[in-house]
Amino acid sequence: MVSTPSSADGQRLAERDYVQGGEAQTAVKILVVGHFAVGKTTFIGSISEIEPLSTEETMTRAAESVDDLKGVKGKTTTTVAMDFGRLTISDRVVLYLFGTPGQLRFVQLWEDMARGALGALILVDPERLADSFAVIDLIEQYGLDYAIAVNHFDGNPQRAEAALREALDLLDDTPVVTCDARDEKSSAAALTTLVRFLLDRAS
Ligand SMILES: Nc1nc2c(ncn2[C@@H]2O[C@H](COP(=O)(O)OP(=O)(O)OP(=O)(O)O)[C@@H](O)[C@H]2O)c(=O)[nH]1
Ligand SMILES: [Mg+2]
Repeated sequence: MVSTPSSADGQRLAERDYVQGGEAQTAVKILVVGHFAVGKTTFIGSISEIEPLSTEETMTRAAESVDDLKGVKGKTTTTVAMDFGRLTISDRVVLYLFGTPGQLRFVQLWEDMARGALGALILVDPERLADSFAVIDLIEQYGLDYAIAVNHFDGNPQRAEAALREALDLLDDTPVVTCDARDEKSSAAALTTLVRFLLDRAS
């Protein structure tokens, strides 16, 4: 299911090199994706070292019949274009985080956003696993390597990783990590897992 490792990945990394303050840095574009209301905007907001760009719009009653708010508490806005944030993870590597809108009616934006990305972090709500199938399919179609970050919402039971892997039909080497999108350290750990995986595949 996961795309075949591309021999061009190392070169793609090198092509992102740029110089800042006399130090060579590598800029890496990462997609943060997931179904509606899984926590993408929260994730980028918790971790970005710059004021994140977000494109939130208030949800109106007109959207009630379209956006599935079942199991989603206290959500009043939704992303209509993208989230954007930046995270420096070492002297050499800066991540540029692009969060997609969650609703599939905006999916044409995803393809453009996927262009030039090295990989994707797919946020998953274990209580709404079926909503992640289409997301995973799309990321695979774009040929992006990915890791799964299980966003644990308060009060929900923890799911065994093996059951989750089976339900999502993941390959054995696809990383799965649990996170709390509101927590900076936890979000950073999820991204680090993805970046390690991408670097392993590129080497
Ligand atoms: N308890 C808990 N709530 C969370 C967590 N992550 C996000 N939320 C809440 O869940 C709701 C949805 O979060 P968003 O970050 O807007 O989700 P999104 O995926 O960006 O949503 P769309 O862009 O509309 O698809 C918000 O009310 C968040 O405060 C989490 O880890 N735990
Ligand atoms: Mg959002």
